[in-house]
Amino acid sequence: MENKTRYLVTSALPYANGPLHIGHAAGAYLPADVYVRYLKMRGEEVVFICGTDEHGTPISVAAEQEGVSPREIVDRYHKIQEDAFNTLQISFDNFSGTARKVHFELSQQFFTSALKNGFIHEETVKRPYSVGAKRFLPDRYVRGTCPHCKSPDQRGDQCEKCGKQLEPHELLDSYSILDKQKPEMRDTKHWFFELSKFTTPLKKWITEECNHWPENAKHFALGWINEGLTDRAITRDMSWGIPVPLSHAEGKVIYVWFEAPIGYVSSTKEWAEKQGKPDLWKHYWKKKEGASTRIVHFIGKDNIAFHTIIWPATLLAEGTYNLPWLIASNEYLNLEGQKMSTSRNWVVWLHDILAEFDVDAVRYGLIAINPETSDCDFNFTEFKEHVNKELIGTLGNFIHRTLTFIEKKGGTIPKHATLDEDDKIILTLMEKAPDEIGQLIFDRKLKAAQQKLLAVAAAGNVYFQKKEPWKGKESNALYICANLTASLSVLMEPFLPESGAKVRSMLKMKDGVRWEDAKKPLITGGHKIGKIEALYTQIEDEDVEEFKKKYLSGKKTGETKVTATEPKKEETKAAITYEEFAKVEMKVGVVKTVKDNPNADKLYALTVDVGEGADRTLVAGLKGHYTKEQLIGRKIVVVANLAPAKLRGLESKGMLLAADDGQKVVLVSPAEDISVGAKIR
Ligand code: B3M
Ligand code: ZN
Repeated sequence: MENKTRYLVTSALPYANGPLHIGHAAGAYLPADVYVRYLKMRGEEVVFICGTDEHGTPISVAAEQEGVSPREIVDRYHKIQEDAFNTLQISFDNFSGTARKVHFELSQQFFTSALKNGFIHEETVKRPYSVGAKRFLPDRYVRGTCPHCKSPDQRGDQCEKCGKQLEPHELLDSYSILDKQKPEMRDTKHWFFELSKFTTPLKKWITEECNHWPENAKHFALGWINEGLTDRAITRDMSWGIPVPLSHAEGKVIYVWFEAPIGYVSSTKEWAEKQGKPDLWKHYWKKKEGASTRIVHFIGKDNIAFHTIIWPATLLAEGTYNLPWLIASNEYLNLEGQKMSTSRNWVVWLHDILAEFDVDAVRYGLIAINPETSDCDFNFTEFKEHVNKELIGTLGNFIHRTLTFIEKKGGTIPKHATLDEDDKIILTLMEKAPDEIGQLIFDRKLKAAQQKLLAVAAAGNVYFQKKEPWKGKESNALYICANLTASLSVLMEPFLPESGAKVRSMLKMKDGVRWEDAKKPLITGGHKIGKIEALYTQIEDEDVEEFKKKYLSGKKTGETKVTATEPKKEETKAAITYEEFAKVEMKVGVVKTVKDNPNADKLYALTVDVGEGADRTLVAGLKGHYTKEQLIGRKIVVVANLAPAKLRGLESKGMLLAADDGQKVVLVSPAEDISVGAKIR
């Protein structure tokens, strides 16, 4: 028993500073839920853990913008998020919050242990201080240009363009979000986590034990390690947060990203308490008691750095914990071809879509476009098609026609006669489908897994049509179709829990079915079925139009206050002299080759001839805007004397110019042909 593999599955703890949207659902919650439901049906021992992330500047900035306390923000959104997860039928075993006592105590213990074990030191450093507000400005209180990729107006915790983790003092041209003034650099004491000490163990662990991780997680982690891990401040000058457990650390709290992942453990502790077995959490987390546990973290790609490097290092520094087994990182979901934006109200809130459409339609539509290996797009026309043609037209149709036909014939499943070839083909399909679908779910290929489920229903439709049970010879056909329906109701469960349960209830099947049960006929001749009801509602064009009008008009819905940061205004830059401008050397170049940057899916690595004899490598965020073929041979404008910079592990020697209106990116090229190396003046 002790050696049986257990699973501790987590979904990223959402910041309790706003409602959840479909991008959140598709990234870290639905995929985890499908995975967990499947494992549980297979009889595995699984605990599914989540909770709200209730500290850090995302919370305090939202509170300040609304003029309310952080506690009020956290309580409000904890409830809104929990309700949305319940409606979407995300089957968490525990949904906690990081402002609870159990989490304070555990986080402080982690800090103390890491300090005692020699992985934390104290240092006086210069940090941005607002003279006007008389306070230090951590993380998101400061904005400015990213020191790595030079993207303007980035937040002081992470660059949205290149994904690098930042600290506010590293930003160039920084300003305070409180009064738009440039902060002063003042001395303050902080505690540093000695991440550099984990370079070798992390590299060894990732290269030797994490080959089953998704590409984006592995590449990002190794890319960062190869660039060099440096010690990082894990305390902040703030009042909202977990106090640093040292007598001479007044006014300092633990950095949110140090304590938030510990929330996975404290939520498990809370769960164990609720079970009346307070030590049970150790069987999942502790090296000694939980050696056979696989810890699986489902996250969006913006959280990769913290889960692949900082969190494992934290666990190693504490010393008594298991490392994660899998970082299941997803990509982003766009909305109708554009990035979702809460400030522009270009976003589909979960509570809105769930108020208008069936929960299983929403689950089906989101799994059908699950952003597994690249960014995906949610589009209402496609959503309607997925639901109407596949969910209703194929799966719903097979189940409905089978059940209504049986009902018409008196509601009893007939006994079958000798089975023919067609019958046996369906039985073989039933026999194989659970393993095939199961393996796809286990490998987190959810789109393919759901497609396979559909393919089984489609085969049922073909069989039903061929057998023409309405012509009288129905006994085998109805027996086979009823059993295929029963199997489908089991296989539907991870994806479509509500309608799967409805089908089982219509079929009057017993509770507690297991995944394996779907392999063999579950219903015998003579069994009587229950009352038939509709499973899904067709989506009409008008429903989509109405939804868009009501929720996507660019106006706020009024139902829920959205506390995202205000849309950033394009700031006019200060005037420069001609001498300053003349320092920039720009030349015409021609693109010779284009390759993907393995560490970043938006970036291409280009070799460009700028007339210097040797080609240069430029890294540019053109993917999604140009194909490789469109770029090769193209004349472009290159800033030739820009200091080389590393972008996601690749050195870029210079920069190409492009126009960007927030939606499109278009290359700047000479209007007529001109020789390579020509100067731009
Ligand atoms: N709250 C980031 C986010 O919501 C953060 C995840 C924490 S997981 C430990 O995107
Ligand atoms: Zn950047």
